[in-house]
Amino acid sequence: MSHHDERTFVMVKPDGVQRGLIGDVVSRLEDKGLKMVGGKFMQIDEDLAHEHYAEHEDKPFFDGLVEFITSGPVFAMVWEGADATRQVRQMMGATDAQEAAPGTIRGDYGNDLGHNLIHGSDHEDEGANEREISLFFDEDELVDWDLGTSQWVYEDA
Ligand code: IDP
Repeated sequence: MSHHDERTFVMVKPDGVQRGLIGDVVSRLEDKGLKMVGGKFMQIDEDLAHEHYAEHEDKPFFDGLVEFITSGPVFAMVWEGADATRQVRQMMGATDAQEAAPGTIRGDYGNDLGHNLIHGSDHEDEGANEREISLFFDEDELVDWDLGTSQWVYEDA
């Protein structure tokens, strides 16, 4: 079972919340067979925004990015499953929603680079998933539970 328990951090950004897309994003991840183990509707403050986007501190778009991500509520989540980090990134699509393929979340609902609806941990950045999870969630906020349909999602469940 252990290789089915990779965890990743996912967040519906303020534009996605305003657009009423929380339910749709959750639905898509559920449909994929992933398991939600944490979820929090919250407002990101300045400090958390700086920590979360620390790698972009020197970029010209950093101030705008912090302003955007703190501009309204987000829905932060932790999802679990085989290869979860990379699978979610594939479902999100390219960073620039204008380039994101149809069928992806950004490709289907977005039309802008900054307002791209969703964040997911970078699978190419080793440990980014666990780092981001612990930035947004305490361990006791994550729920250990069995998803009944897992035996139908995974051949070797
Ligand atoms: P990602 O969200 O696909 O991992 P990153 O390169 O980590 O993309 O960038 C973080 C976020 O910063 C993006 O999701 C987007 O909202 C914003 N962003 C990235 N590049 C630009 C830019 O050139 N202009 C404005 N916003 C940007």
